Amino acid sequence: MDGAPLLKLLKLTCLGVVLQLLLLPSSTSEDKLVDASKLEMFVDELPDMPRIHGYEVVHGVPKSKSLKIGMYKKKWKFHRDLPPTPVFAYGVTKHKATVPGPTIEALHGVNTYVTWQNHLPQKHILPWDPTIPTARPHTNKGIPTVVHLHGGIHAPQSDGNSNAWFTSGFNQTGPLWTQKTYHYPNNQHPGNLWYHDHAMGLTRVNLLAGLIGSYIIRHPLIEGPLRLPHGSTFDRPLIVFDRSFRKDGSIYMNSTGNNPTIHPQWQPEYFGDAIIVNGKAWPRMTVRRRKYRFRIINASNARFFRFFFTNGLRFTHVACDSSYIEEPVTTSAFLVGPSEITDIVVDFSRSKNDTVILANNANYPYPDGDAVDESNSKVIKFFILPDPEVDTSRVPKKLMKYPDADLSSVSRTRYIAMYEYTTDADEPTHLYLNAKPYEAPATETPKVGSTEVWYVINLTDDNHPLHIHLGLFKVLDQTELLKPEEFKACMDKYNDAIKCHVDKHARGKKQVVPAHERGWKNVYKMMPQFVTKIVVRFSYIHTNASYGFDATAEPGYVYHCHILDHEDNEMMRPLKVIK
Ligand SMILES: *[C@@H]1O[C@H](CO)[C@@H](O)[C@H](O)[C@H]1NC(C)=O
Ligand SMILES: *[C@@H]1O[C@H](CO)[C@@H](O)[C@H](O)[C@H]1NC(C)=O
Ligand SMILES: *[C@@H]1O[C@H](CO)[C@@H](O)[C@H](O)[C@H]1NC(C)=O
Ligand SMILES: *[C@@H]1O[C@H](CO)[C@@H](O)[C@H](O)[C@H]1NC(C)=O
Ligand SMILES: *[C@@H]1O[C@H](CO)[C@@H](O)[C@H](O)[C@H]1NC(C)=O
Ligand SMILES: *[C@H]1O[C@H](CO)[C@@H](O)[C@H](O)[C@H]1NC(C)=O
Ligand SMILES: [Cu+2]
Repeated sequence: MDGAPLLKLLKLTCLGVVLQLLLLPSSTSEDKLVDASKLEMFVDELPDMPRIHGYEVVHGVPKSKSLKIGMYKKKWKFHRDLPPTPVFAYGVTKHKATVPGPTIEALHGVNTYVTWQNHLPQKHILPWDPTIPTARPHTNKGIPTVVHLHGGIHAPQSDGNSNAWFTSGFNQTGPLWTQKTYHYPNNQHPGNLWYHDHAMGLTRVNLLAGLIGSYIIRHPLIEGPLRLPHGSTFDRPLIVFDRSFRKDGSIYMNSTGNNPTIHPQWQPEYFGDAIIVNGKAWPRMTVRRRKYRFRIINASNARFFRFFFTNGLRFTHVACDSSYIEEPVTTSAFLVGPSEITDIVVDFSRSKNDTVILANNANYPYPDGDAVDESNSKVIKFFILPDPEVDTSRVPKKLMKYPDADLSSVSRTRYIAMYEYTTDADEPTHLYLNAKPYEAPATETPKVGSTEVWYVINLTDDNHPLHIHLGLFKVLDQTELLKPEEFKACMDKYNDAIKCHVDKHARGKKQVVPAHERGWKNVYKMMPQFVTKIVVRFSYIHTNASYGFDATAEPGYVYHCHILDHEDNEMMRPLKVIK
């Protein structure tokens, strides 16, 4: 709201009403919202976010680097015809800050240190809900933030624990805060990570405001010979999310909860109707007639995407989440859940058309929600230059072979049940893992270096993308529950999968794990009414070497649903690694 309309408002209305408007920034009638279908698609060029190196080269030798990355409030143009939007952005300076933030390029085996600095104002730009378990500065001023590097293998003190939050200038810190500078050793396998906010109860709003960015660990010695498309022109991170806007350009989030008497603001899932890629709504990209690599990060709060090309052009998958798969897999459509990463090569020389649209047809909520419409079914339009060119890049037949999950060394089996609680009117109030709130003492306490089998039992109607910090997992199988109602009734009573005979119920049809998702993952979509069996490794996947840091230190790790609205309320549990 700029000065002139505010003055007019002051003259026209009593101060009380104005104050109320200012205090409830997102209370708004639908006529103040932008109708996304009226925005012209494919008018803004797809940006490449600024790239910063997490290492420096001294006399030809790569050396550790210390970065300072700030969080700033600024304005960002999401579309040619939208007014600038107030956002929270990561950047090395306020001027250079972007949404998404800069892409950090790290080198395998070379330490990157980052001091994440909060320069945010006292008040949030989005509504949030103090009735869910939430980081709360004792002065009630300042915005709690903390950064998690998703997919990273690093010590707990650098993991961005939800209660290790800090406000502007580190003025106030959460109960588990330990240090200003985070250490990312980058000793893991090469691949795609992303960094994003993780503050207790604020993750959904801090990400909606813009606090996300991509992070790539490269290993030139073993990736070079693959000869995949490389260099900043042909190897592009794409961060995809959905947002709704008000006519003044601000991000719209409903400030009325679905159960306002219990939680005044919290809603079970956020959906926006504009699809944003690298900070622009439905951008366009001019490409050459050759291969490109796209590392696609789904950074939506709750939207799933099923991507396909409108002219049948295909995708060749080379990695999923943070790790390469063994052999490339070609698909003509694929599903990505929130926070999952798909790494694909697209060969535009195979397109019969000069333009092609990357589209989406996943229902929301996935899988049984609304069908997509004109706005949220389109993602990017590619304009393909006519001249063919010599393309020396390729997709090799073999990518990267990691030792398989060793099931004979499994030291522990766990059952993780997902519960949703509702009012009598069937409106969700909160969600728990294993019927326990986040604050209850850790029950998942794997030994460092161990391998475990987890059976994840989805007792809700939603597909929950489960994310485990530190550990990587392979999805072994997904089996439908027979008599799910009977099983659920027993679980509601006892919360004990063995007592409720999960083995007798998990005998329904099997759902095949897609070939491109059979690598080592850190998030997977847990289908409703299914038991998903995963094998989790609490060590590196590419070597038997020990982590090289103390994974058993406080404040430990977490695992959670990556639908951010669920994670915040409070589908998250501590993960305490022990000796
Ligand atoms: C930190 O707190 C002090 C005293 O409460 C306040 O004066 C100052 O503005 C705060 N600094 C920041 C960066 O919020
Ligand atoms: C906001 O949420 C409330 C409660 O679920 C709902 O009644 C209302 O229609 C929503 N507003 C908009 C603009 O979607
Ligand atoms: C993106 O992630 C959200 C939330 O994790 C998920 O609901 C959605 O399906 C994902 N979309 C794609 C395309 O992966
Ligand atoms: C692509 O080209 C084919 C053949 O020329 C045409 O039939 C089709 O409609 C085109 N598709 C798009 C999406 O332009
Ligand atoms: C790790 O150790 C096991 C058993 O000693 C061995 O079979 C495996 O090949 C080793 N893996 C690596 C990557 O060295
Ligand atoms: C789990 O989630 C899916 C939606 O993805 C739902 O259909 C199913 O009923 C849920 N429950 C179980 C036990 O899988
Ligand atoms: Cu969930």
